[in-house]
Amino acid sequence: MTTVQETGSAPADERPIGYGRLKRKEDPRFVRGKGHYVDDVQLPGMLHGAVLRSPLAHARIVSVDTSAAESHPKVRAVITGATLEGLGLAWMPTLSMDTQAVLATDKVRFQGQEVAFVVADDHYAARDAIELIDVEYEPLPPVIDARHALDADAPVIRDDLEGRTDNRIFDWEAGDRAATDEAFARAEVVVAQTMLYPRVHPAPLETCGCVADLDPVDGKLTLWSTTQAPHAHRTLYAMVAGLPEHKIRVVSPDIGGGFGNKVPIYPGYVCAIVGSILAGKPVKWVEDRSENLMSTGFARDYHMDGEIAATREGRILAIRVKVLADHGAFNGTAQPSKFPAGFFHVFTGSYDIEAAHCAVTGVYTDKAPGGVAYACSFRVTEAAYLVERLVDCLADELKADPAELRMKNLLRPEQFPYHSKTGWEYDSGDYPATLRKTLDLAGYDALRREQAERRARGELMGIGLSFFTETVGAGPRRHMDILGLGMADGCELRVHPTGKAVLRISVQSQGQGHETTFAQIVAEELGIPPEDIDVVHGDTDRTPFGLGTYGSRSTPVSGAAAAVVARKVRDKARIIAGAMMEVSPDDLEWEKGRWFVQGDPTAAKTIQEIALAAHGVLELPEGVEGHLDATTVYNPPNLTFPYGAYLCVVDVDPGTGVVKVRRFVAVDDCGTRINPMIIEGQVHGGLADGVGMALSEIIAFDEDGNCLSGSFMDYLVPTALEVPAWELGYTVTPSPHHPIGAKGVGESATVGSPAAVVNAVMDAIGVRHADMPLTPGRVWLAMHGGVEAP
Ligand code: MCN
Ligand code: CUM
Repeated sequence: MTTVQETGSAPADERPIGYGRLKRKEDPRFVRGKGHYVDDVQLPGMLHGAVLRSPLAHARIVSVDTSAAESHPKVRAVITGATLEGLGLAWMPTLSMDTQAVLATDKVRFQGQEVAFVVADDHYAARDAIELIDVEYEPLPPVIDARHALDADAPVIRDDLEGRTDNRIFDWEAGDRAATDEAFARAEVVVAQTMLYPRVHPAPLETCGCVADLDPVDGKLTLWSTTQAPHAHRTLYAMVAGLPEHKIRVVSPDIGGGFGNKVPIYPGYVCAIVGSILAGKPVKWVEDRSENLMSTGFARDYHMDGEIAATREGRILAIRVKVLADHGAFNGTAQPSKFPAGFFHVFTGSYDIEAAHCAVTGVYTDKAPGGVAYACSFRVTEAAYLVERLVDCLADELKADPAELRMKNLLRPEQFPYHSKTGWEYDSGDYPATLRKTLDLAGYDALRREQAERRARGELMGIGLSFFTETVGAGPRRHMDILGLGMADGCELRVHPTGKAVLRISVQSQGQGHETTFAQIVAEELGIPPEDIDVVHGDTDRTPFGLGTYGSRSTPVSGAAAAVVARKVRDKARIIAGAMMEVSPDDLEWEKGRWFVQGDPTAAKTIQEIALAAHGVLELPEGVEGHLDATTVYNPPNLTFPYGAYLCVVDVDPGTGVVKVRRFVAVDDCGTRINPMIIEGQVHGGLADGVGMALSEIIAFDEDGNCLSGSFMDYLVPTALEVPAWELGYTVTPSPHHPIGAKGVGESATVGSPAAVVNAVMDAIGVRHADMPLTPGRVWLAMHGGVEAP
């Protein structure tokens, strides 16, 4: 395995791909306020929808009286569960093969659940009219704490499912239980730790919404929608509503952040479509902040009982974990079908261990559905947090230095491709080099000396490390599908006669800069400057099929497709260049942007000249159709395995428990770096996410199931004041199976950072474990031997 250790900060050093730190093509419209979001869509005669939501977490619906709302002068339609039942649309499939109520018919199962939908002339009238709907509820005892969901006397939440007698969704396991138990039995040291990765929310700036427009004449439905996966959504709408797929167009315009929140199909979208059908006019529905926080795809909520086994010298032997996964009232998690716990089974992390086993049980509770959103790469966040907390617990037990303990157990470069004990094939890595770089950048030894001095003065300074391995780029279609749709991505490239190009991709940008980086990939392969390449995405009528953006799969899958399709065009250009110069294509050599005759570099045709000839009158060889274009479908042979080493320095106020993140050093390895500036932006955002989850964010409930985090006054996302100036580094270990060696990076920092922050706080206060979010109250309690209920 070749490892390119890049150390320089000069832009030239970080340019395995041409054009490096190209400024984002999409930014001129964003910074000038000229972005076009779903809420900017205005259509003639457009109506507005609003959702009536349940005030109770669990209750039987006795009656719904809509008469007052219907007589509101500006109301055009009132839709209830009964309306939808008549259309066969009261329930819809979720991405996890469960069913979810679009509008409740029998019971409500979480606070904020959709009960009715009003369509009115304007947004205000719609909101007024939902207040006029009179719903009689018969309250039922709710299941709020997942740890009691399987109690014998727990109320059955999903009595709509046939034969259902409890709240169990699934039991799933990975690894070798017997080998793991055997390794634990002979281990000299075993450390066990229970931990909760609390429920959090992606909370993108733009909430979810759509505009549905059914053209009554040609029967075509156009849906402008905040979706990270327009093609998959279109197929699902076709399947659910029985609409012909070619008569549905899903447009995902500019998206103001997704972070996984915009992967699922929400009841509001379906209601807007039904509203448009019933009213015969376009219907817009955009949720407000509270609706977004209370009812849309949450993340995490994993109760984990972890154990780590080691020798006294600190050699890690095995890890095992039991997980109770709180999935809320409907199992709406998004992950490849065969993996109900996502990719959680990468929890052995970055270490060379003998055996591992996990058992995950998913349960229903009376909370909002969802389950993998928030930059998670399908539960890798939970996995990385588990193993990185366990390693620190082990260090605490052994009185070992956490950096040395990690260095001793990290996979070594010669072990790649590495077959993990839970079934993964890690593609490439040089872990020790990356950890060493982090320690050097941070000045680890000096930090430890400073810490000792401060401790002597009674100050609480903490240093926390984490090393993570991610599994991104789902995925090989033989193993990975969502609702039977294989996870391969299509891509089309057309070079116009004048040498300008259009690249059509199936993935969807929510802020990641695809219009720039995908142009850079094609530019690198064809030598056409990126400004001459238009990247089209987010419109099912204008782009080829693919499963969308999540799990940092765009670069690993569609990025690969872009490189492959560009190479196809290059191959075709070679044949045409041969015809132009009347030489055999075999005698031509490629140099970025042109084909030239071997031995005579002056005899050459540029890609632009070739494009014109391909559309001209030139006699083309047998079997060459003319024009310069190609299509491809890329089915990745494996996932990519980006990784990184993070170090966080905190100061804790001994009197108040307030945590100040003083420094954060992050060294990432995402293989070949397409645009380092964009990568840094992705990492900055992810690190801020991590600090938020570690210190302040939680979707909390009281015992009646009232959501206590329905606004940004209660759900505390970090601001610039809570985060330090990030210190970034990188190493480059290309993926051996990706056409340009790139791995994903969009979620890396969110995956890797929470453990580093928590490890730092525990190091500062000398406590083995306390659960996130480490609010001042919780830290103070932990320091004084107390624990706050989660
Ligand atoms: N990139 C690169 N070189 C690499 C890898 C990536 O230059 N070796 C670039 C890519 O070309 C792309 C960006 O970095 O422009 C992120 O790429 P990738 O890792 O492939 O991730 P995706 O594009 O698939 O983005 C999804 C990922 C996920 S799943 C979440 S959640 C998340 C994230 O990206 N949501 C985001 N980052 C986000 N950033 C913004 N601004 N908004 C969101 O909603
Ligand atoms: Cu899991 S959040 Mo991202 O995969 O869209």
